[in-house]
Amino acid sequence: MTKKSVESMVRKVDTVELVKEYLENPVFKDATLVQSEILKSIRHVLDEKEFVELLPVTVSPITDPLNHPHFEAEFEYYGQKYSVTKSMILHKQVAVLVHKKIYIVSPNVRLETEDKMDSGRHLFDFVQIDMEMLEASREDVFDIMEDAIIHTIKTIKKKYPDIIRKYHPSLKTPSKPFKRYTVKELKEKYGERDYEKIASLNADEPFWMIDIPLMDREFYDKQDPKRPDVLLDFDLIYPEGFEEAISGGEREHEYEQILKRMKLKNTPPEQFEDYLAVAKAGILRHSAGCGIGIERFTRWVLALDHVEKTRLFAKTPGKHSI
Ligand code: ASN
Repeated sequence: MTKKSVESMVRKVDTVELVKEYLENPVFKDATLVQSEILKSIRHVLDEKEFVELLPVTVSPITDPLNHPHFEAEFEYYGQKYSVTKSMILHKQVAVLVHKKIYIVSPNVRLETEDKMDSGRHLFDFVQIDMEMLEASREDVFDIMEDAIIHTIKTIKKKYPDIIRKYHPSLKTPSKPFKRYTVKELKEKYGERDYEKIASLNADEPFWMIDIPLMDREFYDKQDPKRPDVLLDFDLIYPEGFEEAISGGEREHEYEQILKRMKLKNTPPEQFEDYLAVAKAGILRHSAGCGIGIERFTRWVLALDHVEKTRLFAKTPGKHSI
């Protein structure tokens, strides 16, 4: 892309107008209040289940390769090449060997392309609560995250009934267990292309989308040994058209298998030398986990059109910001 074409696509922002909007438009105060409760409630559930909260990694020579087009955010420092964290997935696989159950309130920078500007779901700097459990299955992750979501919705409805009445009066407290649908089932019902969106629009409670096809995800989500064309991974999909809430899975931990998966996805192994060295040494173990996007959770709870309304200083793809 040339510099000029990039400039013509950018949406400029007037800083003073933006700050005035924060002060004058009640959505920012309401959404950040609710968001603060979301953070507290999820932490509460994970803490009760004896998870250990770790500090986030914000820069590292190793990060998530991601499975979609984006710009890189890299720099060199004393001879080492660093990237800003796109997700802590590969660090979680090591951290979970120190404590069996961990979570991180993790800021992620993903320099998305400007076509994501009006998706309503994308920021190029967002926060996910990223959790991981040693020797666990995806069912174990479902159980914990369902508790976290149900507890959070109940708490917000109880604490902020006026805000919920104003923004999302039809918000239902989901019941456990959430439904599960395979990608194959959804495609059969809603077609090959927009199955996720249509299924979300048709749902009135969040549901798990499981068995994502092998080539649709990065190398670290575990291939099902019994059905090699699918992964032991999942997304949680919000109802009412709000789409992806969580992504996660069981993980690959064996060196040869990781290398095979990297090759399948054209992920250059040289960029993951240190990670592969740890895998080759046989240190990694089976784990499962996921990440829940905090701005997206807030957006759904308040039925907002865009995640940029859920926080101050939001970074929207293709837009200038403060
Ligand atoms: N947090 C996700 C996971 O645990 C990874 C990601 O954000 N790409 O699978």
